[in-house]
Amino acid sequence: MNPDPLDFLLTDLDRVLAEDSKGARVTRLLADYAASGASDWRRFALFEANYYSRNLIRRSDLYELIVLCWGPGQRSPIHDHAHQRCWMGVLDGRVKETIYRVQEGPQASAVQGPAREFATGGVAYIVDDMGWHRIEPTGPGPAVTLHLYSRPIRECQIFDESSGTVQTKRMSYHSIGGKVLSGA
Ligand code: 2CO
Ligand code: FE2
Repeated sequence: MNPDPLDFLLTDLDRVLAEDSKGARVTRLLADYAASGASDWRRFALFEANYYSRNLIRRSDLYELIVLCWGPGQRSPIHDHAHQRCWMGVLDGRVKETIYRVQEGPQASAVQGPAREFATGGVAYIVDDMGWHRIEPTGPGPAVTLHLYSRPIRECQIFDESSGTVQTKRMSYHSIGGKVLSGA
């Protein structure tokens, strides 16, 4: 049996990230995969009822590759990326990324910056120096996105709008390798 497109992507990512190359090569790999019409990501695209879901494809010391599923209205909090590089390729639907400047400390604040929409095949990139962000689906239906973090992120900071405070959030997975975790 021929390898699936996702297997090729993983092989390329293993190589490119081990070379610690410039991010442009990673962006191109994700863009090529997202725009290819490949469908082998679908077995990882497992939605949750009340919150966007995080579904792990692969985690190594260097990176983690995750499929995120966004039902209508399931937007992320405003958050950072724990000093790691974050790529997001759109596999299905449309999402909006809004950048925020967050001031931490006892008087925390979040000032809204520019927003961009990404359609299927589009790739976004962010590191903490560029700001924090919020992702939300904007199409009539759900969206599915492919995220690469290098290195993996165990927790991030979120800006809680109701309390106006910054909090640490432990990152969890809804599924690993296409299998929903018990209790998830
Ligand atoms: N960083 C968020 C997460 O991993 C998703 S928003 O795009 O980076 O849950
Ligand atoms: Fe993010």
